[in-house]
Amino acid sequence: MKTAVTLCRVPEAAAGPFVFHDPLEEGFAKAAAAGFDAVELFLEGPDAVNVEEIQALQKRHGLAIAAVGTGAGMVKHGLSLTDPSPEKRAAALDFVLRMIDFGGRLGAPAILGSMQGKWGGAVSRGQALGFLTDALEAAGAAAARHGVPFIYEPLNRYETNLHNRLAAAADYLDDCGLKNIVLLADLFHMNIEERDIAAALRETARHVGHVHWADSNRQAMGFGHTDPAPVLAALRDISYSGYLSAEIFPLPDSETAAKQTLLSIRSLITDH
Ligand code: LER
Ligand code: MN
Repeated sequence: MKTAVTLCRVPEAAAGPFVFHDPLEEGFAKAAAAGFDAVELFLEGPDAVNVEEIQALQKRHGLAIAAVGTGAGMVKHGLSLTDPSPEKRAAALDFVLRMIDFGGRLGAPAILGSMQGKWGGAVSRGQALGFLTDALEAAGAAAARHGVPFIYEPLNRYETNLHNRLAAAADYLDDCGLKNIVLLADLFHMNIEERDIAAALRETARHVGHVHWADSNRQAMGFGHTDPAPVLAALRDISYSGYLSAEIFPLPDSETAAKQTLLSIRSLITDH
């Protein structure tokens, strides 16, 4: 398993669950100094920063890009893949596909979280799931052209009503025959929705492709009440080899949250 830390450059998400909010050069330097293998990037869009600039930072600081988030499409541009307006849905898909290309050029998968939207009002649950399925088909194919998967993230009930639990999302992917889509196990959302986080990971092993390593209160693991030992044991048992990425609040400050994240992993994995 590899470690990653979030770096956000979206002003609208300045209060969001991201460890670093510094300018890229500083953020990369801090992530490297803390000892992470990679950064997970939250940028304003696919044209916000040149791929070459990111590659130079990676080289200078010896960091991989774990993934790129698409949340700015929602928080900055108000775009959702399940919007009642066909024009807005098309714009949302265009944003996601361009983020996939941006990440793909860095060897990184893109994540669909908040841009999945919700059903309700003019859009029935069936219609919303249909819109989501069409978008995931296109996203999976676009990501495959870069040799990376596309990451779909079940969210807690306060953020979406499409998929809240890993098993339901895994069944949905299977039932729709969706290809090249993996699931993001965000332990913060799972703490709210799952009966047993470790059991859910074992049950959906075939689909788990990314992990947001967060405690119950969305602080660094160890600062809330999740017991990480059975969670990590489950990830080892399912031969998970992806990232444990800290998508957490910078509390009490970024450096302490980063340090505690690595401590929580290293205390459980002796080879790290
Ligand atoms: C994104 O990874 C996430 O977990 C969401 O809570 C963002 O809305
Ligand atoms: Mn997440």
